[in-house]
Amino acid sequence: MLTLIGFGQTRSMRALWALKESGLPYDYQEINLKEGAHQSEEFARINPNKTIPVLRDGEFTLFESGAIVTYIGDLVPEKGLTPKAYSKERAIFHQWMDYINCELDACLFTIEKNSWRYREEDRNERAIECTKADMQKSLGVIQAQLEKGPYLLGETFSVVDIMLAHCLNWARYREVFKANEVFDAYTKKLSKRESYPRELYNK
Ligand SMILES: N[C@@H](CCC(=O)N[C@@H](CS)C(=O)NCC(=O)O)C(=O)O
Repeated sequence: MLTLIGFGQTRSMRALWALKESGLPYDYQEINLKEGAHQSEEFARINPNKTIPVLRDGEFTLFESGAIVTYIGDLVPEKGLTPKAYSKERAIFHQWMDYINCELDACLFTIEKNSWRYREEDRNERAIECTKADMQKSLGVIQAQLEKGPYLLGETFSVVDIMLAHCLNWARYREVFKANEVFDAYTKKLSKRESYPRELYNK
C-alpha cells in the first residue's frame, strides 16, 4: 500500500494529485506543519530533511516531490503519466522536470525565505526583486512551450504538468506575474481535472 505523508496546500498537493491520477489505492497521512509535527525525531528517521511530501511504498521511502510524482507515474505505465523509460520523450520529460525544480521552484523558495522564513534582519527585499526578474526569462521559455500545448509535453498530460501548475499558481500568488492569458488558461484547465487535490485547500 502506498502512503503519502503530507499537509495542506504545500508541495504535497503535487504527490496527492499524482496518486489520484494513478487510480492506485493509497493512504494519506497528515502531518501538521503548523504544529511542528515534522520536527520530531520519529519523522526525521523517515525523512532527514524533515519536510513533506514523503511517499512510502512498503519499506521503500521517497522524498522530493518531483521524484515522487515520477515514481507514481511509473507504477501505472498504462495511464501515460510518465513517458517510457530510455526514450527521447523520457529525456525531454526530465529536462522539464529539472527545469521546473531549478528555475521555478528554487526561485520561489528564495522569495519565500526572503519574505518570511528568514529572521527579519536577514531578509532582503532586493533579492526578491532580482529573483522575480530572473524568473521572467524562464517563464518566457515555459510560455512558449505551453503555446504549442495543450500540455507541457504536447498532446499528453503528464506528472510534469502537476509540477508546473503548482509552481505557476505559487508564482501568481507571489506576484511573479499578474494576469497572463496562457498561464491562466493552463492552470484553470488543470484545476478542473477530477483528480485535482482541491480537498487540501483550507488546511
Ligand atoms: N524540494 C522538496 C521541498 C520539500 C519542502 O520544503 N516541503 C515543505 C512544504 S512545501 C516543508 O515540508 N516545509 C517544512 C519546513 O521547511 O519546516 C520537494 O519538492 O519535495
